[in-house]
Amino acid sequence: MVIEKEKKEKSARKLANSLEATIDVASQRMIDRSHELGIETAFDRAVTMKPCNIGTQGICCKNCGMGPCRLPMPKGGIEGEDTRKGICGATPNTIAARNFIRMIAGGAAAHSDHGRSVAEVFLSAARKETDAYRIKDERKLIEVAKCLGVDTTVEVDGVELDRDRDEIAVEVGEKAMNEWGKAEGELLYAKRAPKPRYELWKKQGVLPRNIDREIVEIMHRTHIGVDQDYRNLMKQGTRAAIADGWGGSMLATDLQDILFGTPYPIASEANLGVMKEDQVNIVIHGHEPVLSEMIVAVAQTREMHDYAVSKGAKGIQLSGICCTANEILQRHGVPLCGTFLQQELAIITGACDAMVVDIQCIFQNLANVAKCFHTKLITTHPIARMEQDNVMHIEFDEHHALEDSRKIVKLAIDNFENRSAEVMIPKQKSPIVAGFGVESVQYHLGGSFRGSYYTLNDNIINGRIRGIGGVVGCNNVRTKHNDGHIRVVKELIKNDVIVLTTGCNAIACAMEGLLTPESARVFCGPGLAEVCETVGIPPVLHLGSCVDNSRILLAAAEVVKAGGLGEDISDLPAAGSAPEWMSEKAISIGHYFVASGVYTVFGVTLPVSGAPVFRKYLFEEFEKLYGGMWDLEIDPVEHARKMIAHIDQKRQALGIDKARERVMVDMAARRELAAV
Ligand code: XCC
Ligand code: SF4
Repeated sequence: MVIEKEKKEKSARKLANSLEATIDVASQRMIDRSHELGIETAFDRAVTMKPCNIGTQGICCKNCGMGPCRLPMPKGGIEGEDTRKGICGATPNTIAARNFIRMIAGGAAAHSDHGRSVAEVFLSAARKETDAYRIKDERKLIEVAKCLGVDTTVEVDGVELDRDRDEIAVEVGEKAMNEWGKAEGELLYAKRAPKPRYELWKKQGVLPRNIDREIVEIMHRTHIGVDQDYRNLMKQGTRAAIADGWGGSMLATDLQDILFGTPYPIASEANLGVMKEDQVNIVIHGHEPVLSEMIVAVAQTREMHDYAVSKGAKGIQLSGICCTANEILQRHGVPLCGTFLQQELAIITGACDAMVVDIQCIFQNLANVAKCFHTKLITTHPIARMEQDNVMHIEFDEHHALEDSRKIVKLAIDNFENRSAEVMIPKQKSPIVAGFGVESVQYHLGGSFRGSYYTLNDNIINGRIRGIGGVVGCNNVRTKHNDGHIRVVKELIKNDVIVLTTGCNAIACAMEGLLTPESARVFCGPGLAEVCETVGIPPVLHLGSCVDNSRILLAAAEVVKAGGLGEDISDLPAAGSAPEWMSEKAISIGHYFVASGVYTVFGVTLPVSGAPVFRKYLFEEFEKLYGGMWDLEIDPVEHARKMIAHIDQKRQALGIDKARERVMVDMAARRELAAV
């Protein structure tokens, strides 16, 4: 009976249609294979499990035991006074705003706690407590020291000398650690924003005091019976988001660069096709380069190579998923295996000998999928474990980092001979150039001798580049995998908007071939194509992982500094976007973009529709307060067009719209002119 019932359930279970689930052929193949093998993935669960209609609207409150209180919008909308209330009287605005800033708290906590652990490793490296890590980028150390108010020179007998590098490093580590919990003062990095922005934050009362405090205060304010004014709640949400973008995330990026090297443009490949049938495949997934850096170092040793050969493999193939992938790509050229939604699919190739995970964006279902194959699933972080008993936990500690990594790599090699199921690696992969940053954009588009963003600004002013789009964020299984990402980005570059990308959008663009200089000729408008071809860059610049969105903020600050495009980030012809967002981190990122003065459009959904007044506050009134505001647009082309319209509006305000009209003569128009 039980078996009968199970059988019935199985045959009744709806499965994802691979062609509707993703635009990526490699992923379609793997989804089909999962069905042949009877393995369930997130794509299938999305078909059977509908999202909660009330949660989607943002108006379900479970902040106390008298609830959950649910205040859905009445079918016919609301005419007249909105009388909906929770048991305590909380209005839809209060509930939606509380939920929204709790998402900011979750996202900011994830970025910033990651940043803190980087700072801890940094400090132990500076104090020479570990020999696995050392300072790699001294130039950046000095730059960061200055931002943190650490002396970089000393006076000896009236002569100013360079201060000892080790001493500087220790003080930088200590000062950085302090940013999470200092008792007084304000976030030191806030001053890295353009001066008018800093002054605006001060005036609005949203300068962060320290990183942790702003997150804790969100939890306090959203407890039952505390802050019950959506405007005041959002004020705290804003303060925490700034503490993330200009604090925890920016410190994570900076300290990672100092420890592991500032990225520079580097060639590699992307998509499941980077895995190799005759090699040991180790897939690293998560967000922390602290571990993956060591795995890269160990896997590249002669010793490990020989060991793999002794076990019948031709070598070791490392690849990455999610932002760990972006971290080791931008510094070592390790290929990208796939985006967030391809994590289960990498195992379904049957060729994944070990998947090593750290923190964030890791599906618990990986354990169930791994069980169907020989794959060893290894958790490594004390705060991120899984309950399933086929999961191994090898806790990684910076004090014996190399030993831990050796253990993990050996385990993968030993597992190579256990492959049983037929291996099926899709062929698809694309060449890419990644590893851009504030420094390399300056180098390529400014000229190193000028040391500024002069050429970039010049090209924006003369209209060859219409504006800048920051397109970032996750995949969301509620929409076609990578479709939104690619259509938004293609529409932008077609209209001469240069794209800065991070996270899973970067991986999606990589898979689609948009991260190559050659793609400029195919996909860009004439102005952007000309610039890309002249300086040899892709029209879509890969700036790194989720925390590296801070690089976009700093690039924007550099553009302001270079002059000619206004006084503040909100003056720039620029817009932000997350076409397929899903994580709380994306909400925090979106909000620090908005708070920094950027018009930011999200795709798929936004949990605010059940509270129209609050929604209007975010979408419209925020612009008056911060010069940046939220928007939601599900249609990718319309999404991009809204960004372009905003960019054009900013061009007009700057008085540079005329310049652009001159270069807007396209090929068809030129031919027409010639014909006359
Ligand atoms: Fe995660 Fe950073 Fe989102 Fe991708 S993009 S799904 S957060 S890996 Ni940052
Ligand atoms: Fe309901 Fe108020 Fe409790 Fe929320 S805090 S669950 S709205 S009673």
